[in-house]
Amino acid sequence: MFHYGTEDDFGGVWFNLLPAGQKRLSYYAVKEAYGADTSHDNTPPVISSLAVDGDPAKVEAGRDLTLTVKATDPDGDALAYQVLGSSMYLDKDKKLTPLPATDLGGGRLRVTAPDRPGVWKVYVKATDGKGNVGIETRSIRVVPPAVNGTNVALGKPATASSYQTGGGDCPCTPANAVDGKADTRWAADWSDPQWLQVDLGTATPLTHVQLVWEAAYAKAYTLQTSDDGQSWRTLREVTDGNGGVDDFDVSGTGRYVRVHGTARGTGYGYSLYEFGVYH
Ligand SMILES: [Ca+2]
Ligand SMILES: [Ca+2]
Repeated sequence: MFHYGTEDDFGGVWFNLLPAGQKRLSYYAVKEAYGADTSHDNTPPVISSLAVDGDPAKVEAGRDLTLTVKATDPDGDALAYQVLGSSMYLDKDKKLTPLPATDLGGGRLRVTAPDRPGVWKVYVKATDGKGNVGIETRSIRVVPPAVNGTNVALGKPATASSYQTGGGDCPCTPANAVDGKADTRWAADWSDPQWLQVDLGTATPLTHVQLVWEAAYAKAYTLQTSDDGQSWRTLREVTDGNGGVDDFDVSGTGRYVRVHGTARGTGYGYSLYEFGVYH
């Protein structure tokens, strides 16, 4: 009964008696229901509250996030915490990914927020070292980190080597990458290289670039500036891109700014929700 398996499956985790081999309270409830004596069992930690510091609807991608957990163990066992994230709401992926977490003591956990914007489900597991676990969860909305300065690319003319004209949420035009909207995107053909450029109208000193990738991200790309849209200077070279949000402080001046993708991170093309250029 209620035993959907021992995997960390989304949703089903609530009904698992043995998530990842650890015993939850439901395990003992079932054991008791079947007439077994549970009075001498060591039982699981109970999480009575889980709170997100700050606004859970504005968690900055890849930055520190602090959680406050109130948990007790009926046996007085010392508790250890693990934090996991699910991107189920973003991409229907049921896998739980561990999020780096530091136990600050007093039930406070410093966690590195997921790097990818959207709604995530965060799981906190409290284990007692006796094979038992208590689990609580909260949903958060991850957003691109705020950037100082002005986004000078916003609403400026954008062109690209290619874009997807139809299918799904497309047309995915170059302009979609500079419209300031988190849910519209530019998407290129599924080949290398591809580029997207913005005409700032006049030579502009630049201090920061923020790229918000869709699932189809660039593994390798170069950020470039130009005075004429013909000859390009390198602002930043990236060879280990992992998608999500890429933030760079830069130093350079140009009228044109370009992201030039040379290696895709997936079998799909290149797709940007937003290409923010700041000064
Ligand atoms: Ca215990
Ligand atoms: Ca957009």
